[in-house]
Amino acid sequence: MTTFPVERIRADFPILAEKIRNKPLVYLDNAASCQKPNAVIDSISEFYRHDYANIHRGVHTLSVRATDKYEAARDKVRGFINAANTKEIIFVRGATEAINLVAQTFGKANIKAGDEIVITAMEHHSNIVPWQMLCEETGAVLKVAPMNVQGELIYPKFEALLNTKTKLVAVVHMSNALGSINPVKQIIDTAHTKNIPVLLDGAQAIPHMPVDVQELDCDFYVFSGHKLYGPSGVGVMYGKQALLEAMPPYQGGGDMIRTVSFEKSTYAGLPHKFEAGTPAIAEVIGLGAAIDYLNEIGMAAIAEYEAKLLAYATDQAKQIKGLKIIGEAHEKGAILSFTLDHIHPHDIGTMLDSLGIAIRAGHHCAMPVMEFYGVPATARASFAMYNTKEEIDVLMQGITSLIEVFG
Ligand code: C6P
Repeated sequence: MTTFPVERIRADFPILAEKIRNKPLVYLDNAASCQKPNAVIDSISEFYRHDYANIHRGVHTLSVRATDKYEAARDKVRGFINAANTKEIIFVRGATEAINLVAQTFGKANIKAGDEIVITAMEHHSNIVPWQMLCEETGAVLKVAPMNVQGELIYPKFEALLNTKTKLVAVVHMSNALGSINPVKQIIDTAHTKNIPVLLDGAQAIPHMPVDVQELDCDFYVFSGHKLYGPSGVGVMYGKQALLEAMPPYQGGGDMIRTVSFEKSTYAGLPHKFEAGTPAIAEVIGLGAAIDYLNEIGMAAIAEYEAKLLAYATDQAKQIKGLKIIGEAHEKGAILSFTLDHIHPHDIGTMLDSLGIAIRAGHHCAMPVMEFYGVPATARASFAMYNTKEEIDVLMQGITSLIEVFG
């Protein structure tokens, strides 16, 4: 872990110097949302101070500057996930909106009564409910590929679900409740042999590993800016150009049209066809700054560092009697979900907060996962590139002390 410049990175995140309840903040709720580096905070503040105006509309200098910055951020996102073309990068509010967009456009255009959509047992509600809504509207059927007790997709059972009725596979790249990383390349290759398009929910994967959408050959890839050290209120829906061209628009309004008359309107080309109304301009620019920042560090280096953090945390957690890790997939990202005998996860969360440690307790918007493990909730420590081994020690000491008091 010595070569990764974690102390330099920590110094870039002002909030990490905060004291919570008179203790140094130990922020381990990164899967819910990451903290922001100065580069992101400053880019937004600079934009509002010097360049702010609406985009794609004005001929005046500020509007041109704002448009240039907004579109430059689109190209940064394109490069970050190695999309072939900026037309394939659609800015939305977040992963949730991105999946709803695909369900309401691609879904309504291509999925009809009797067709099937395949998801997995470890999906976040965002990759369940939009498909259920679509199924209710169209009469299509949602199929769920099961997982084993480690939290791994049972691949033969997934494969067995694919047939001529399957019109879409929608799979989480990395589970938020378990940390499991799905074999997405294999999933995509298998689905493509049957001409089935694949959507990847990359909300959790994107901050932890390099993602190359051309290499994966996924048809859609979605994520949120706020989990990628960027602002909230902005996210990305990547789609292959040919699919996006064929899809109807999502929302109607300004910026997504070519011509409007009371008789008929025609639509703008990609990517604007899917970006109706004034978007989250400053947030998109902030996301671009987050990507610049991450590119300097390197996603491969981040993945390597976080793998060591997770291995250390897992090792330490296993030494605590009464602690049960939920989710032990062989391929796993930096998430440690756990329960403690006789202590409710919400109490774990509250008591750790009194020590300055932020974790998440609850069902993590993955109620079917909780049901599978027979628990109402878990406590979840989720790590980011700015976390340290010392912070994991503080977490483990905190857990041990609360077991001594309440266990
Ligand atoms: N998971 C968590 O604490 P939004 O809310 O649109 O930014 O992201 C939704 C989403 C979609 N897919 C996965 C795998 C996710 O983890 C999330 C968000 C947060 O785990 C909030 S529930």
